[in-house]
Order: sequence, then C-alpha cells, then structure tokens
Amino acid sequence: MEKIANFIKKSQNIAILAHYKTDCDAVCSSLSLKLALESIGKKADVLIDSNLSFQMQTLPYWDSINKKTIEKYDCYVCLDTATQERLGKNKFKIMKNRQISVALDHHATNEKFCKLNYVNEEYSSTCELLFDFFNLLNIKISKDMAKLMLTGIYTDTGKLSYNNAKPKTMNIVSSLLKIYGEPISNVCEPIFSNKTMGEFELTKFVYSNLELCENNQIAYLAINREDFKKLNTTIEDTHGLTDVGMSLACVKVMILASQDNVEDCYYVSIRSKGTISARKIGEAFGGGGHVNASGCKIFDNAKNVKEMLIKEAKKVLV
Ligand SMILES: [Mn+2]
Repeated sequence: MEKIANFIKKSQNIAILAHYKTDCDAVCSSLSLKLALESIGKKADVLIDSNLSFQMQTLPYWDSINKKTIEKYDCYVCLDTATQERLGKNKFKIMKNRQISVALDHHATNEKFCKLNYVNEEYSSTCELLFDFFNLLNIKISKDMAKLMLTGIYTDTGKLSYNNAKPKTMNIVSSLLKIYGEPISNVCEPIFSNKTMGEFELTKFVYSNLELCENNQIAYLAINREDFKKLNTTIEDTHGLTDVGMSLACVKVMILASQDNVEDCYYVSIRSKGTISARKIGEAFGGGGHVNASGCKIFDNAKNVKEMLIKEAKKVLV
C-alpha cells in the first residue's frame, strides 16, 4: 500500500477507473478517492463504463463521473476491479498505460493486472480499504467522502449483515459516522428505500417466478430480454433481487441470471449462506468475487445457462 501511496503522491493528473455493471462500492470508492486527491491539490477524473442506477444518482458528485477534465493522465488507479476485462472499454487505457497503473481492491480473485497492486480480502469493501489508504496519505476525510464511504461499506456488507463485516469494519463505520454527522438513515434511505416502480415490478416478477430445486436449497431465476422490456425495466434495476431468494430459510444458494440487452449472454449474480461457496460457482464460468457473493458472464441460451449453473450449484452444496 505504501508503494501505491508514494506513486500517487508523485502524480498530478489521475484517472480513476472501476468496474462496469458497476455497484455502489465501485462508484463510492472512486468518487471518494477523487475528492481525496483534489483535497491535496491533484486533479482526478472518474471513468466507469456503466450506467448508474437511479439510486446511485443520489450520491454526492455522481454527475462528475465520465466528465473528462484532464488531457493526459500520469497515473491510472483501478478500484474494486478484479480483472482487466471488468473495466469494460476502459481496459484499453490500462493495456496502453500499464507502467503507470495501480490497483486497490478487496477481491481475492484479483488478477493483479496493474503495475502495482494492493489486494486485501480482509476488507469488506474498497471503501473500507480506502479509509486506511487515506490515513496513510494523511488525507482528512470530508463529510461527503464519509457519506460515500459509508454507502460503499453498507452496500458491500448487506447493511453490515454479511460475514465480511468484521469488528474493524464496525470501528471504521463508527469513525465515518462521526465525520458524517448526520443520521445513518440519510445514507441508507436513498439507496435501500428508494425503489423505482420498474424495480418494484421486477421484484414482483422475482416472487412469482423464482424456481426452487434440490429440496428448495437452490433458488434460480432467469430474467430474459423480453421480461425486461415487458416490465419496462433494465438490467441496472436488478441490484438486490437476490435477497428475495436468500430471505427464505431453506435456500442456501440463490442464482439470478439476467440477459444482456444486446449480446447473447447472461450476467449472473450468485449468493450463498455460511461456508457454502458462491465464488466456486462463479469461478467455474470464469467469474469471481467473494465466498458468499460472486458473479460471472455466460454466453449461451437460457436453457443451457440454467442447466450449467444448477449443476455447479449442486457441487457446492454439501
Ligand atoms: Mn466491492
């Protein structure tokens, strides 16, 4: 981490990149790093090859994303991104500028594709990791930064309910809340209690169509292109839908496969309970993530995707 801190100290014009099909931790860590760097006199752009969900469009400075203000970068920082592929079209920037690229991430499956990489799975989220990183750089965390970082930590830990929320996470949350100075509901409500009607329709669709197999231990649902169209929603509205299956006592693994709007592929979100590994299922298809939350992308039709995923899920149920 020190090496990366030193490299960033020497840089002036910094590009911050994070993964496509983006999530709150990626967006919030990127924006808080941008604010941090600006607070010590540097310039930074956040570049993410993704649309932001309605909820993310309530975050401080969200509309600065993908607004280029810098001509030439002397440092590229990749946040929360395990593989170069996950950068979407921004991967070409790293391929061309690997010599000046650094990565900060908490995914154990990180492929260390940058010149300098700091990967530590002990952190619940990249936002939690940045707390220590900012300390190392002697950067004071502002109120907006604290709000962003709390959002990233809360979303990646399922409101501090997953196993990745460690005692240290709680200490950091406590420090950030003191800086933020407002009730925690002001962080959570814009994200967790702010569903669009489209998302609500999609949630109803999940309740009506969820399939249970293997003694109800595996919950599976595919949402096809036509379903999204019919419900007037998009793939950006699928955040949190896996909770529907996971809330059932009998369910150990929940798989949600969402078909891309253009490509003939499915984006798959996998969740699991306890020691059952969602990651192993994701990895079987070239994806990755964490023990209880992972994902992958599969190019195949609905029938094959379902068969293959359930076959892998059965293997991890012991
Ligand atoms: Mn994350």
